[in-house]
Amino acid sequence: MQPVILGDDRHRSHDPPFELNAGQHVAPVWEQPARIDAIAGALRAAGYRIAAPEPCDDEVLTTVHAAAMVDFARHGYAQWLEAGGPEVMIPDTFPPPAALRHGRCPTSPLGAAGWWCTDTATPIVAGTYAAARAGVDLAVTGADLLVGGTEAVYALTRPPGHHAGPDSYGGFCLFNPAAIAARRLSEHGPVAVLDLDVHHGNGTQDIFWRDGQVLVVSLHGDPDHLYPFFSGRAEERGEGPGHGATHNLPLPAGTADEAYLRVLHTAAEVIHDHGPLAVVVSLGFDTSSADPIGSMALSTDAYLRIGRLLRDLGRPLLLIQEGGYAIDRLGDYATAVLDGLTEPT
Ligand code: SP5
Ligand code: ZN
Repeated sequence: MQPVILGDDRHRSHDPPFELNAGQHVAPVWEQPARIDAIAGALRAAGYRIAAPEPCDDEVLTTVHAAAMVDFARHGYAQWLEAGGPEVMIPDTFPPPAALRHGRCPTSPLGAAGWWCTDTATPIVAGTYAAARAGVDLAVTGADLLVGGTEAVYALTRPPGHHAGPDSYGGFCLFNPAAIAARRLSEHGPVAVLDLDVHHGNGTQDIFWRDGQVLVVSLHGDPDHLYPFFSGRAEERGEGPGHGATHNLPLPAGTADEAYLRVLHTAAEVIHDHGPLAVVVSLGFDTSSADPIGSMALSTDAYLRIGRLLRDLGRPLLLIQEGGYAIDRLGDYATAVLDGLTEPT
C-alpha cells in the first residue's frame, strides 16, 4: 500500500517557552515544533510528498469534546490574558473529586484552566489553538480519504491528542484528532483504535468508554510507573454498550522488541475479531530506547516490524502522530514504519 502523508505547518504556532514537570521549570519543552519538522524532513528525503489537509467544520470538535471545553480552548487563553494572566497559561489549582461532583467551571478565567486541564506540563500559548485545530483538519481529511478508498494515511499531527478527553485536556494534548477521526469513521461501521504511544491514551479511552462501535486497544507503560498514572490498567474494560471494547495492555519498564511485538500480535487478534472497517493508529515513538521521557526500549527495527504488522491487519489505516521526543531519531522511526507498511508481503 502507498500511504498518503498529510502535514500542515500551522503546527509550528504551538511553541511554548517552558512547561512545569514535577513543579520544575523545564525549557525547552519536550513537545516542540522540531519533532514534526524532523519527521516531515525525513519523509521528504525518502521521496514522500506531504499533502495539505482540507479544512473541516468546527462541529467535528464536539463529536468527542464537550462544547464548553471547545469554548474554553477557543477563548480561554484570551480571557486569561485579559484577567491579567501571564503569556503562558498553566493552571495552579485543580478540582478535588468532591468539587467534580457538585462543581462547575468557575467564572474566573484564571480558575477555568484548572477545571479543564489535568496537569502542569501542557502550556497553552497564543498559537496553541491554531496548531491543535490544524491537527483536527489533518485527522478528518485522513478519515475522509479512507472512506474514499485510500488504503493508508499518515497524519503528521502536533500537538499530540490522545490525552485529551470529553471534558479535559493535558499530557501535551488539547484536542484528540485520533478520536475525532475514529468517531467519524464509525458512522460507516465498526472501527478500531490501536494506541502505540508509550503513555496510556486516557482521553481516547474516556471518549469511547461507553461506545461498543469503537474498539480501543492500547499498549503502554504500566501506569504504576508512568504518566498518566491514574488509568490504563488491564481491568478497565469499558461500560454499558462499550463493555469489553476497551483493552489495556500495560507493559513493564524496559520492555524491548520481542516482548513488545508479542503483545502487539495479541492486540492484532483482538482487532481482527472486532472486524473494523478501518484502524486508527495513535502512533507514538516514545516507546523507543532513546526517548527521554518514555519507559520502554524499542529499537528502530521494532518500528519496521510494527509497520509490517499494521500492513498485515489488512484494513485501511489512519496513522496519527502522537508522542516521541528523541527528536534526532524520529525521522528514522517514521520511515521505518512506512517501510514496513509498504513492503510487499
Ligand atoms: C502525548 C504524550 O506523549 N504525552 C506525554 C505527556 C507526559 N507528561 C509528563 C512529562 C514528564 C516528564 N518527566 C521527565 C522525566 C525524565 N527522566
Ligand atoms: Zn506519549
